[in-house]
Amino acid sequence: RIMITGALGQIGSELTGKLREIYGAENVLATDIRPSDDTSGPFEILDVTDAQKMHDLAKDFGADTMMHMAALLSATAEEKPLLAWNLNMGGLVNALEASRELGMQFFTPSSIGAFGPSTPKTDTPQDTLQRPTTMYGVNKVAGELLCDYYYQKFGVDTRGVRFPGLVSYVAQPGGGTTDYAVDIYYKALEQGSYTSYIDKGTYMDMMYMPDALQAIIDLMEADPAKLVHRNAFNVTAMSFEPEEIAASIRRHIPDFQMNYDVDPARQAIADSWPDSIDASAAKQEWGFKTAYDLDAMTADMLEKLKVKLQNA
Ligand code: VAH
Repeated sequence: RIMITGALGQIGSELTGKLREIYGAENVLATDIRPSDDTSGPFEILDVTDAQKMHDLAKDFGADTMMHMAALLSATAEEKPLLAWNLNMGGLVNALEASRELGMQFFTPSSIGAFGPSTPKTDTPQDTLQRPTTMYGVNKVAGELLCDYYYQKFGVDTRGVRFPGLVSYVAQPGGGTTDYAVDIYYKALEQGSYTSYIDKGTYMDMMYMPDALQAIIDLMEADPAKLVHRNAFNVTAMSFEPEEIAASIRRHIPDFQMNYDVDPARQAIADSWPDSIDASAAKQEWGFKTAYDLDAMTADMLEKLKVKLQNA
């Protein structure tokens, strides 16, 4: 039985549905800080900084797996660094403690944001220098180390991946740096143009949400004896810069217009991250693979968003 925090977030909202499909709706307890109108399975309000309530909800539900997805993303964390530290680290340690006390398997995502300007930018290795210059990055590196500690010290079966920017059509992400790659599809359909806050030539790793969800499930079901690493596996599907996603959109909307109004804060965050990371450890240790490249993602995003925007 699985408990998810941040179930209304960009990943959580789709992970909940996918897990309910696979394991049965009644076996997946979704929680988030705000109410949900999703009646497809059990839901509870939870502020992840409330350790007692998190423990009690997991115990009462009989959860054997904790998927901790609640966090503030990079741009928001840079605007409110202390709130980000308290929520991202407080929530994480509470989820790890509940997992230790109740014997739950544990997943939480790290990010390419765990790397910094001194990290090798191309084919960033699985094990390398991590000196991030954002609060989000500090949270992610500390989180990776804390998850390794709970495995080494307490035997908690912690697992995690470093996600690249995730693109999805279900829940709009809140406060990320890579989210221009989501917004662009909405604006391409709504107004035939997009003004990017990330400058042309800025490469970042990206992945389509269906591949991200499959990666979580494949890692959680992997044979632990084969895992050399535990938390923070580099995973990626593609790396592109704004002009390349614009070109991909023009294959469907020929006169799509791309403009730029660079946001210095989010550009600085993007510039501190790798251009492309190496996912060979994930491929070797648990068979990580992806189904969507940029053009396949663009085709699916535009098709699904057309329906969503028509019904809006
Ligand atoms: C963000 N989408 O932009 C998240 C993610 C790699 C990026 O961490 O903050």
